[in-house]
Amino acid sequence: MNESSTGMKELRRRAFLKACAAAGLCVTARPARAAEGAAAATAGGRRPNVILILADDLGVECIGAHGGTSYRTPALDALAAGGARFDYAYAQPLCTPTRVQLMTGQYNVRNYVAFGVMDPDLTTFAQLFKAAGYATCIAGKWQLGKDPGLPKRFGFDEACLWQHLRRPPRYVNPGLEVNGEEKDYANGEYGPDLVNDYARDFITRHRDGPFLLYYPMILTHDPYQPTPDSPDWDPKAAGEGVNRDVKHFADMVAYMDKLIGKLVAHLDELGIRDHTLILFTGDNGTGYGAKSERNGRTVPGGKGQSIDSGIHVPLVVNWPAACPGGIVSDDLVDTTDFLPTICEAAGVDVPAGLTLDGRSFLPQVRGGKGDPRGWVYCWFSRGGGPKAQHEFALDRRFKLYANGRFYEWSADLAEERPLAEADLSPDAAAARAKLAGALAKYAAARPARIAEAGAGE
Ligand SMILES: [Ca+2]
Repeated sequence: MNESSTGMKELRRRAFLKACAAAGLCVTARPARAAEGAAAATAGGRRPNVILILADDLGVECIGAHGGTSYRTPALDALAAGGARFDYAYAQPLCTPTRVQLMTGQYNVRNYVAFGVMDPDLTTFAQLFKAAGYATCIAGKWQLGKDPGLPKRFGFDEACLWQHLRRPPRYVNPGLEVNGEEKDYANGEYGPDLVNDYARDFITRHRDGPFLLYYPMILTHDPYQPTPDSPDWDPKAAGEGVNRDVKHFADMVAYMDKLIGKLVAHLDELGIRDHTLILFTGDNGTGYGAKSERNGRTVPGGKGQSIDSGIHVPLVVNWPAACPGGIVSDDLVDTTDFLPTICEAAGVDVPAGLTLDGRSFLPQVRGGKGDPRGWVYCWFSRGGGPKAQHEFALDRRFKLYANGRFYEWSADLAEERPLAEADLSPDAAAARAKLAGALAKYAAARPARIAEAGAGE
């Protein structure tokens, strides 16, 4: 990122001016209407707690419930069995692009500035929940800008973060920022445990609800290092360069699942599980070097790429009070859909003037048909700028890039056999026309000020 660019300075200047506004920021949610919506959302008229879990670098192939056979994920498998799983969920190819998309409900074409940055003027789901009376917390990875006030600005009352003000080690003997205070650990602590401890403490303190916990987990991103459950765990290890081996990835997936299990058990102990909506997904495909089996196929970690293994992520949803369980959906979902989904579940009002690209998948979670999207769109550029590195639209079978490349991706996962426009079957031709329409919808959607603020690298 080029922080000295004129565009970025302008963003910061306006951010500073707007920071003087009330905590509700640009949100115009009306609590009275929110409460009515909540009454409609749950049978008991109780506003649900919401826990949104985002794993780091974890593709769909890693989860047992999704057909993965390489790792142990019993906690997530149980959540899926008692709730819903969506087999066609998509993220962006990298961290920050997905996080911005997830938090704002808008495609990157509209608002993505640069890697490690989020435009301080954006409206997030946390702001909406806070304005509707929810207690809000983020626990986990940040990577959205180094200004100390940003977590609060983006709507979080509390923040236990890795990679906010600095970039210390994340796993053994880590460094965190807890509500803005730098904390460094040297007694064999494990970063993911500390974040999970904080998250469970937040839940305990807000057991009477309602609360929103956004839990962007540190796991399972490289460096692939031993977990406390690994045979070669070394509590005296220091730094991200030691004991690195992709063989540890399996333990890291298992530990991630174990931490989710601890969270669920805690909700059970507090007696609030029925009224807590849990959503679990990944921010991009599995990291480099890991090889995983799913449905009899080997999937190399594809993070950063636009092919399926770079963007196809798990999606497990569980809400005992409202979801009948055992739901398996083939509907397309992408990360813009989470904001409208959790707002609908909680009866949180979305301001009429707020543009959203997503649509709620809550009806499917509740066992209904819903209004599934016909395509997933992606505008991706790591460094922002005016032009995408990858721009495409896909459905469950076909994928059209803005540069005209067209694939039957479901039969060509590595995208090695582009389809010639002159030879298309009627199905393929119809899909191509549909996907071209999706691309056209966003052809002029990138604002100049956002394009100019990023480095475009
Ligand atoms: Ca990631």
